[in-house]
Amino acid sequence: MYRRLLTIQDVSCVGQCSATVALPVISACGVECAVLPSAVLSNHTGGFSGWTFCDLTGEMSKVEMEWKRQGIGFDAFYTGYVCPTQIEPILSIMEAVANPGALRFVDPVLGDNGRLYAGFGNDFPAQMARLCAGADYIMPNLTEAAFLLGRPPVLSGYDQSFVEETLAGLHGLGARNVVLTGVSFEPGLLGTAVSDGNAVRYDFNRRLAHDAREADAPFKGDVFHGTGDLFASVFVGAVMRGMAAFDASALAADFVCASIEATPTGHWYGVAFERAFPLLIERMRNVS
Ligand code: PXL
Repeated sequence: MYRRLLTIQDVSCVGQCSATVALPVISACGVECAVLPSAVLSNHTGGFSGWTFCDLTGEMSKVEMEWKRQGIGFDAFYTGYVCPTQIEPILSIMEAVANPGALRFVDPVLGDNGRLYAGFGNDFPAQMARLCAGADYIMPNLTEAAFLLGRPPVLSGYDQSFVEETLAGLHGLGARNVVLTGVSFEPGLLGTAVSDGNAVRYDFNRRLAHDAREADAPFKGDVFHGTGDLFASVFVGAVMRGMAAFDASALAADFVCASIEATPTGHWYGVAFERAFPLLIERMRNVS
């Protein structure tokens, strides 16, 4: 079935994240991807020494009115990095230009590794929770899940019951399906927990680390910028193409791993997902 999706997230001109990932990835899944930029930045905020920031909240209601006037509608919405002032306009857009049965995917981009991203205040997670409330699918990492639930982030030393209690809390916000990323019960494995509110399924891949030779990179260890956006975009594209949620999540994780493995040493601000497209196209081949 032919489907058109609207993604609402920033354009970081340089940085291999957000809209510059979502557009090519969702297109490669065979789904039309329109974009409403939440902001334009010179580059993302993770590890660069500075950035410009143009907030596009003011455009949102104008764009909504124009689409309504022309009868333009969407089969799905996928939100990512948005500004605190945009929750209300985004809810309004998703109401105004939804085709019947339109799905809502929310990647509640708030932070990672136990911290909020630069520029987000402590009151933002509660606003983001409002977007999650009406979502068919949310794709938080462990840090974002904790912020959404108003709890201190726990990033290690947890067990399955902690993860499942976290998933239950996220369903409690109103999200129908939850894909929790960054789940790890043993050091060498990193994965996801996918819950539809009845059953939880886990999927793990080998944990990948940066090459130790990256002497010049501002971040070392296991920080890979943009991989949350990459994961979410593949997941959204695959589900919209008709793949079951657990399979879409497993494909998204495999694509992220392949992208990391294709990334040259010293390339620190994103991953070379462009080189992993053959895997995505191949796995999409069998989907109707
Ligand atoms: O990858 C998440 C993200 C998206 N957009 C912007 C960011 C970040 C993470 O740092 O800075 C602008």
